Amino acid sequence: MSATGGILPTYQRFVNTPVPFRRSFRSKEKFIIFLVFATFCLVCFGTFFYLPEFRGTGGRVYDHIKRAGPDLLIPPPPQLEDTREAQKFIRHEEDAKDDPHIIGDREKLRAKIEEDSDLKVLERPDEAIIVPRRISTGDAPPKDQDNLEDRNVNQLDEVLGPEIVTVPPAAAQSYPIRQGGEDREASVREKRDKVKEMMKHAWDNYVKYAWAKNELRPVSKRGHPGSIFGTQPLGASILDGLDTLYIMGMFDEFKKARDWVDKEFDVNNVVADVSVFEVNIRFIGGLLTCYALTGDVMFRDKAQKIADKLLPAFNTPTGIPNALVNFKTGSSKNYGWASGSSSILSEFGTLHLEFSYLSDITGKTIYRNKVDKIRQVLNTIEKPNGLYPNYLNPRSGKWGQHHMSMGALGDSYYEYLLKAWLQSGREDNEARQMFDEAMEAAMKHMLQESPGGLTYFAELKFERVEHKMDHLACFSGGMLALASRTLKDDHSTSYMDIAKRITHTCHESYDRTYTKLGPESFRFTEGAEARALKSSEKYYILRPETIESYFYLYRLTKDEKYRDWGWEAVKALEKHCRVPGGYTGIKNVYSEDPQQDDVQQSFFLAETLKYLYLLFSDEDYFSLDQWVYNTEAHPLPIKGVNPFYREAAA
Ligand code: DMJ
Repeated sequence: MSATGGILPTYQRFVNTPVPFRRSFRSKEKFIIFLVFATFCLVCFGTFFYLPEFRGTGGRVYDHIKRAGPDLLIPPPPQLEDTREAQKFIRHEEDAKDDPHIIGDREKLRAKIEEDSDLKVLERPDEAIIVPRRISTGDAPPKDQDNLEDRNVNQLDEVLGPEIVTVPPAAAQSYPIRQGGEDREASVREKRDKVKEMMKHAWDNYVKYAWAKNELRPVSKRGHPGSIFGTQPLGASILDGLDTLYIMGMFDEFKKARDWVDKEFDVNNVVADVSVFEVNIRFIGGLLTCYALTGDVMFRDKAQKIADKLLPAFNTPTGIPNALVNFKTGSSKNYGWASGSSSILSEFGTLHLEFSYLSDITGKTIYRNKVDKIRQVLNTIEKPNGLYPNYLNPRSGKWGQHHMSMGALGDSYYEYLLKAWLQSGREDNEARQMFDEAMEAAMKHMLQESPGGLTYFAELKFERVEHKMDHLACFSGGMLALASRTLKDDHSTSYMDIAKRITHTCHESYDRTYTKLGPESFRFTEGAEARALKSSEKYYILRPETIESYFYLYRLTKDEKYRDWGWEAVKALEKHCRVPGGYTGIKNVYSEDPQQDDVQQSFFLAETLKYLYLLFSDEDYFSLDQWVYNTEAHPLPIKGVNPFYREAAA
C-alpha cells in the first residue's frame, strides 16, 4: 500500500508527496501561520515576565512592574545634597532592579530554595510601686485595665529584688511604666543610652518619611511596602516596634503609635493575602506584649481580631495551616515553590506561644486548640532519623523534600518547643521532651566542626550534608544556652558548650568581614571558614540573630565578651548602616564601601535594637525568669510566675 493511501497517520501521508512551490498561501494556511506566530509571541512574553531566572538577573521590566503598584503614586525621592549619599542613592536605584533582598525575606527564601533544590519555580513618673521579681505561685492577676497598685505583693515567696514600675504623667495615665534596668557601670549605661538614641533615629525617620507604611526606605526616604505583609500598607513597623518604644521608655512615641493602632488599624480594611507566620510573630506578638505590659484591652482585642482572620488558614485536612491567607475572602494557600505547595516548618511551627497566650487572656480555647493540633501532628508523625524536614504537606500530612535546617525554613520551630515549655511555667513537658529529642537528632546529624575548630549547624539535603550555616541559624546559640540553664539534666552541659561554640562561630562570621557585620549565609570549605562565598550570600539586612545570642549568653554566663561583641556590632551598624534617614541594610559585608539596600526592616526595631538595649541593661530588666521572648523578640509573660500574665477569669 502506498504511503499516501490513507492508513498512515495524516501527517505522514505527505512525507513523500512533492509539494509544488507556490508564491502565496491559501487563507487556511495563512491562519495556521498566524496561530503559530501568535503562540510563539505569547510564550516569549510569558517567559520574559514569569520565569524566575528573569527576575533575578535581567528582569528590569518585570521589577519595575512588580514595584509599580505601591510605588506608583509615591513622589520621586528628594534631592540629595551630599555627593557621596547621592552617588550611593543612584547606585542603589540601579542595583535595586537586580537586588534579591528588596523583595523581602520570603521571596528571598523562595529564591534560595530554587537554587538549593535545583527546582525552577513557575510561579513606653510619678508614683513607684514594687513588682516582685519572681513568685512561685500566684493568684490570677487583676483583670483588664487594672492598676498595678492593686497587686498583692504579699504573694511573694521569693523576692529577688525590686523592679520599679511607675505610673507616668499625662501621656499614658493609666499605664504602668517600667523603668530602671540601668547597669552599675557608667560605661555600660552610656552604651545603653546610645542604643536608645539609635532607636530614636530609626523611629523618628520612620515617622517622618513612612508613617503607617510597612517599612522605611531610609536612603530614598519613603515607605517600603514589604511584600511579606501583602500588598497593603499595614503599619508593620508600628506594630513590630511598639514594645521596644515601651521598654526603652519612649512614652510619647509609644502613645502616638498606640493611638494609631487603636484608630487606624482595622483588619476589615485588609484585602490582601498575608503571611500567617509573619503576621503572627510581628503583629499579634507585638500586640500581646503591649497588652501584658499595659493591661490596655485595645491591644488584646486587636490581637484577637487579627488571629480570627488567620483562622481560615487552619482549615486543612490535617489542621496544619497554609502559609498565606486572604483577610477578606478567608481563602488560603501555600507558596507554590515550597516542595509541592507544602507548609513550612518554621512557619506553622511558630504559632504556639502567641495562640496559647491569646486563649488564656481571652478565655477562648479556639486558638490553643489550633496549635495543639499542629503539635499533635508533629509529635506523632514519623521523623527521618528523628529529624524534622522543612516541608509538610497540609493535605496528605506527609513530609515534603527531606531538607533540614537550623536556619531558614526550620529555625523558630525548635525555638518554640523550648519556649512553649517555659511559657507554660514548665508545665508543658511534652514540648520540652520534643525539644530535647529534636536537639539530640540535630546534634547527631547536623552539628559539625570545621578543620579550624569552628562549630556550626550544617544543612541536610536528604543524605547530603551542605556545609553552610545561615545567619538566621545564629539564634541557636541563645536557644541552647536558655535550654541549658532552665533544666539541669544530662543535656545541660553539652547544650551550654554548644551554645558558646555556635555563638563564637557567628561572631567569627562577623569578625572575618571588612564591615564587622555578618553575611546572610556562610560556608565551611577547605579554603574558607565562616565566610560567604557567593555574592548572593554576602548581604546583611539588619538581622538580629547573632546579637540575640550575645544577649542570652551574657545574661546566662555573665561573660563580658558578649557585651564587647554587642558593642562591636553597634559600632559597625553606626558606620555602615546608619544614614541620615534611618538604618539601611548593605549588600556586601566584605566591601569597604558597601552598597545600601535602602530598607529598614521592621525586625531591626523589634529585635536588633531591643536585644542590644537589653544586653546593656541590668539582668533583672525583663528578666528571663519572668519573660519568654517570642521569635520576633516580643516578651511574653511566663504563666504562674509573672503577674503581668493577665489570664482571663475562668
Ligand atoms: C525575624 O522576623 C524573626 O526572628 C524570624 O523568626 C526569622 N528572622 C527574622 C529576622 O531575621
